[in-house]
Amino acid sequence: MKYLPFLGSEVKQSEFNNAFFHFIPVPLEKSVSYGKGTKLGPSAILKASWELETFDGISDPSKANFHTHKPVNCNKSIENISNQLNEKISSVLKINKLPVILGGEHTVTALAVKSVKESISDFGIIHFDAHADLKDTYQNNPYSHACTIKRVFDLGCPIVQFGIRSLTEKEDFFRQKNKITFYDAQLFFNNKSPQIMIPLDFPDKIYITIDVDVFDPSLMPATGTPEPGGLMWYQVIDILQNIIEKKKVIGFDVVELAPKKNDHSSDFICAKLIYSIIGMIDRKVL
Ligand SMILES: [Mn+2]
Repeated sequence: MKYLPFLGSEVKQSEFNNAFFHFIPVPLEKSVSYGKGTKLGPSAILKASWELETFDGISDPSKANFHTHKPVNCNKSIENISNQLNEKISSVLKINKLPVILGGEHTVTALAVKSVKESISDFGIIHFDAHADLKDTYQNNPYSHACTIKRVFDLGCPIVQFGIRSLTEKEDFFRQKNKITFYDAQLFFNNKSPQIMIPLDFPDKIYITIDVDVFDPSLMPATGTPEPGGLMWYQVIDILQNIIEKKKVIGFDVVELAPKKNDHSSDFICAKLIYSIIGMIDRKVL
């Protein structure tokens, strides 16, 4: 599998210490329960990034310095993968730079957040997904992709969810009982751009996790567990813009792309999504 540097067609990669955006490929595919292929996600995103325009319509975020890491070796135990990822994330946070995690199945978020928590104590999670992922275990595996947000909750992170449209009654009860804020997909059908209110006591620092199945399958068919009735491109972009304007992003991930042959569109959407978030952060930092 080839791992090209992010936007390497246009941008010379920076040395580790000089780069602000650190791309960390995590080709994890262990607990996928339906469609397969997430291990091919990171390399497909990196390849698609070569097709991006550097001007994003507002500015040229490619001038921020980029560094693409070697992929985490995912042919290991979850503990070993967690340690490898922890080493990368902690080294990036130590120099006050920003990790961009490329999944891989959604389990990478639980591992990444656990690692971020060791460096930064107080931050909230902004979670985009079709699924609530609040099961305590799934198929006897607490590190299943279906449990990843429950693992994050267990670490003590406040959570706001967007685009959910598949969950058990138990998960729904859990999030209501535990004051998890949610803006489910149906809301965006009734009102194309509902007013988003992040709780007043939500931390200033945020980690964003985007399971790409938050998008409607008409836009994003290349994912393992697609669900009808998802969000469209500008709905996701508007929410992100709105939140990133007010909060400080300390890291983010894009997960669950399972590339399909003859569908470059899904790969490119993930690359463009990442680059759009980079633009929003970059314009704020400068
Ligand atoms: Mn999902």
